[in-house]
Amino acid sequence: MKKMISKAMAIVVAAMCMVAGVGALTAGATTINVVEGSKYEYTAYVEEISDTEIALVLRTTVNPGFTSLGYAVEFDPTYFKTIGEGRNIKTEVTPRKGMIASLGGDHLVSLQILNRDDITDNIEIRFYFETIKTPSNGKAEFKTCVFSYWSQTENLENSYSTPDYFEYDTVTEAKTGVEYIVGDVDNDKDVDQGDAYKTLSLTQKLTNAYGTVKTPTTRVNEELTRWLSVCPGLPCAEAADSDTDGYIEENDAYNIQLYTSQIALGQIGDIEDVGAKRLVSTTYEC
Ligand SMILES: [Ca+2]
Ligand SMILES: [Ca+2]
Repeated sequence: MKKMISKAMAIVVAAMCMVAGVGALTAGATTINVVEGSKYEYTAYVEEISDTEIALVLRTTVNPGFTSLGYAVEFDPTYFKTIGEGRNIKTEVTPRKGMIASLGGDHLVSLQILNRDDITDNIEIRFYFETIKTPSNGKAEFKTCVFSYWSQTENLENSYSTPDYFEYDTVTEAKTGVEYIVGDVDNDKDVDQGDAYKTLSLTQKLTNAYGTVKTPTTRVNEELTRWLSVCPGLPCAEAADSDTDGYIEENDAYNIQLYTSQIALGQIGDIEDVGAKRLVSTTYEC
């Protein structure tokens, strides 16, 4: 297995986390449950923001309550460069707050949350990276760990986790075209009030599932089958992203509502006029 870190850096991380070994190689989103003496769990996965930008997301899945939580992430500087980090707590979205202090070098970044009382919300931390080049074998490795964990509920002080590898498959699957109309979430070739309601319902379900008010279309597409049960007929996430900002959120539903209202009032008669936005038939490569 390819080692992504130098020996010197490995020593820094081991000292940081007070452990001797590393976790097993994992692929795709993985649940990590290795904080000493704690029930705390998180999952790690990559969101592709653009062709040259990704976010490594560390999302809490089980949170007994913590006053302090510190994540550290190692990355391979051959392939990635840090851009910044951000976190979402419940519906609060604060992406790209800026760089955080490096713990031990140019390819180790960290974030620590401190609070007077236990935080029990499931949180999402995003570490943003610019892709410098794609690994020749199509796989990139990150390593994550909780380097500090304090919990009043669990009566833990400065507990920690074993570093765990996270493997990101950079090879995308063969592309196929999906034709859709922006706003036509049920794919009946018409954009109407029903689509607005369905988009609003989908947005609420996405928020409940992922804990974000704005859910990236890339993420919804990754689990499209799951969301078809909530929004039957959905050809792809982009159909619900009526303001085409790359996220599904309430504004998309209001956008469709506005369009259908304007049609009803005779203010517009063209599917391509929705305020400043356009509802267009598009072929999506997924
Ligand atoms: Ca429709
Ligand atoms: Ca949107």
